[in-house]
Formats: sequence, structure tokens, C-alpha cells
Amino acid sequence: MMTGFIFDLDGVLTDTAQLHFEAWQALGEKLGISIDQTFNEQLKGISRMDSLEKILKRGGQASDFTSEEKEQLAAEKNAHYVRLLEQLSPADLLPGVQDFLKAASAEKIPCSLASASKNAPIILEKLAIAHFFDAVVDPTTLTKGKPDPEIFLKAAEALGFEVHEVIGFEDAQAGIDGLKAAGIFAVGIDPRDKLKDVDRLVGSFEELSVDALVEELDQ
Ligand code: B16
Ligand code: MG
Repeated sequence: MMTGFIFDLDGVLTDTAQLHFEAWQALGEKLGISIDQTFNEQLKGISRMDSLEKILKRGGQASDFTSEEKEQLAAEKNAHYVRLLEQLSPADLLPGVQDFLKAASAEKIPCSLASASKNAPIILEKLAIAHFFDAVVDPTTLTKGKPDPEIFLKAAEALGFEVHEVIGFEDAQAGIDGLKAAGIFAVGIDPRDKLKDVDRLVGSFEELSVDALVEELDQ
């Protein structure tokens, strides 16, 4: 059977969560809303606007802004985040990612990206892995974010595969829930062992072999 791979970006290929955190924290300070690492966990895999809504709710400011003002706040956070992305390089790939992508490419396994990030194309370029991807789902085309399965269904379709022919890699519970709702074999990349309902749980790509995984899907 032919197999395709679907990758999440933040927390799977690289860890941009820290940079999102820094940028949200700066905006939070301006608004008088404190954001800590524990709260930041809730923002993983969630779109920019949904993240802002969660932050405003935390500060009891959910109804204090018009939608234009919210757009402005989100744009301000993003401009800061994009500045922080300038420091990103291939050294920021998570352990085992480079070898895993190379092995998938050697086996001619098509790969697509299912990231909520509108900055995904820049990040792939910065990490020098854009050439490994046959498709990148454009998150602006989505009607619902993760945990809705939409992004993963689009990622499989973009490769021309049925859901039972692909394997998805995710680090956030919202992503795992979306993969399972789509009917896709879900691999959790989770050094802290917190994800639930995964088909396979590993700490990093160093624990995975492309061949063994494809065999596991075939069974
Ligand atoms: P942007 P993923 C997600 O990436 C991040 O985990 C999440 O924190 C962020 O808000 C979202 O992308 C949108 O990012 O502001 O760059 O469009 O995990 O789906 O790769
Ligand atoms: Mg993620």
C-alpha cells in the first residue's frame, strides 16, 4: 500500500512555541494580562485569533475590543513573532527530524504540512526543509481550526490519498483529536508523555523508523 505523511509544524518539526510565547507575553504586558508557560500550553496548535480570544478571556477583556481592534492586536503580535523568526535556522529542527524527512524522501513517501500557522512557508524556508513537502495546507482556506479534522482531510486530499493511507504527526492534543476525528493513524511527538488517544507515542523522531511505521500502518 502507498503511504503519505502529514506533519504538524510547531512542536513537531521545530519548537516555535517559545517564540509565540515571547510575542504573546509582550502583548499581554501591554494589556495588563499575565501569560505564563502553563497557560501558553493551551495556545499550542490554536490559530492566532483563537489564541488572542483565549488571552483576552483570561484577562476578563473579551468584550473590550471591536473586531478591528482585535485584528490590530493580532497583527502587532505577529509582527513581533515574525521578527523573532529571523533567528530560526536548520539548527532549530527537533531531534531526528532531518533524518526522518530524508528517509521518507528516499522511500518516495509524499509529505504534506498541516499547520495552523500562516507563517509556515517562511518557517520551512528558514529550516531549509521546504523541498521535502509536496503540499502545504493554506490555513486561510479553513473554516474551522484543530481539533476539527478539516486541515488533516485537506492535507491527505492534497497528496491524493485516502485517510487510511496516511500517517499524521502531532504534538498537541487538539491535533491528535483532529487526526483521530479524520480517521488518520496518529503519532504523538511528546517528550512529556501527556498526549491521549494516540496510535503511537514517542518522545522524538529519533525513536521512529520510516519503514517500521509504514509496516505498522499496513497491518
Ligand atoms: P500563526 P502548529 C500553530 O502551529 C501554533 O502551535 C500556535 O501556537 C499558533 O497560534 C498557530 O500555529 C498560528 O500561528 O500566528 O503563525 O499563524 O502547531 O499548527 O504548526
Ligand atoms: Mg503543534
